[in-house]
Amino acid sequence: MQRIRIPSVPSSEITPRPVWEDRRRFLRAAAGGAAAALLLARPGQAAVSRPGRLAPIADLQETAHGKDLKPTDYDDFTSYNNFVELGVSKEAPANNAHLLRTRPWTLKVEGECEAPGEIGIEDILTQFSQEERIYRLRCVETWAAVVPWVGVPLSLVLARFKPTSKAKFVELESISDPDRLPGQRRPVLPWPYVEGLRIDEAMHPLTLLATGCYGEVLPGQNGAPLRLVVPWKYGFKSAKSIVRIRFVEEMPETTWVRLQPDEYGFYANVNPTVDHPRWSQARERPIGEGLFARRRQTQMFNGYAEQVADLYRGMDLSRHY
Ligand SMILES: Nc1nc2c(c(=O)[nH]1)N[C@H]1C(S)=C(S)[C@@H](COP(=O)(O)O)O[C@H]1N2
Ligand SMILES: [Mo]
Repeated sequence: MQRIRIPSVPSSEITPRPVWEDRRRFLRAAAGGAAAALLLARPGQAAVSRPGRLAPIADLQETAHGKDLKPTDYDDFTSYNNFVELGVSKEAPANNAHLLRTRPWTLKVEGECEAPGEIGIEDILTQFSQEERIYRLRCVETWAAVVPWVGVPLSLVLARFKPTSKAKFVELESISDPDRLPGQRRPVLPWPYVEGLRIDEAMHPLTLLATGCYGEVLPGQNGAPLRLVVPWKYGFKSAKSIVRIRFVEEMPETTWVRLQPDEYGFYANVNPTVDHPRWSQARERPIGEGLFARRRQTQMFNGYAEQVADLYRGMDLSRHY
């Protein structure tokens, strides 16, 4: 297979090729204004604090997770996003976030479980308050961020629906709303966005169903009102604006695997030793430090090896990437 490295073209290194090509056509049509904006240096990082933009989430308890990590600046995290339903550029999700209707919102849970049903977002926000915590977790693509997430371990929500022994995987489905969401009116991706996890990954305590970040409800561009966070995997595994979770026996066909199986694997574990066909994954660029900031060495499982390496014992991770 031909391997082409494009080490310093930002939109290609962080964006799947079909999206990036679509975006290039779009940029050419738009006379390239957005590309220049992307190249401007970003402001430095600030200490975590509630930005006061959105509704606060009450009664938060901060866990010990990542106390030593410096959170990414809120403005950087909320203005540089991948959320193709809201548009293909990194700026489009923030600009179009107002189009996302997040109430009423129910999460349907079905498939291989004894108690299929649904749960409303208000119930998730209130009924799990004991478990709701702030997790300061790293997330990484070839750019990296540290985000103080507010969320419930996915396992606590899933347990209510009583998965059976046939539930080997979960399939997560994102919003479908082509009337309102501009990206869903173009066949850039097969809609709806689908992601999946093996059941033990889904039940791992670090896998979160996030309802907020920085002490507030999630901004639309970051996946309001409910998104997945899997800190040891690449960003695309973290499905945004989730409406359905299905327990299944067979490995689900996820959006990126369906689109480009040669480039995207089901597992998508952060692994500096496995290159993406079009770029190295050995280093990462901290978001908010500018496109030309010095890259850091990416850590195996994004630094969570101690917590998650056991899930993959005996697997050949260069094959199951
Ligand atoms: N529904 C949906 N979820 C999605 C995406 C998307 O396009 N649609 N993009 C994924 C990708 S590629 C990344 S890198 C992360 C980005 O999350 P962030 O913008 O909060 O950093 O969301 C993931 N979840
Ligand atoms: Mo991504």
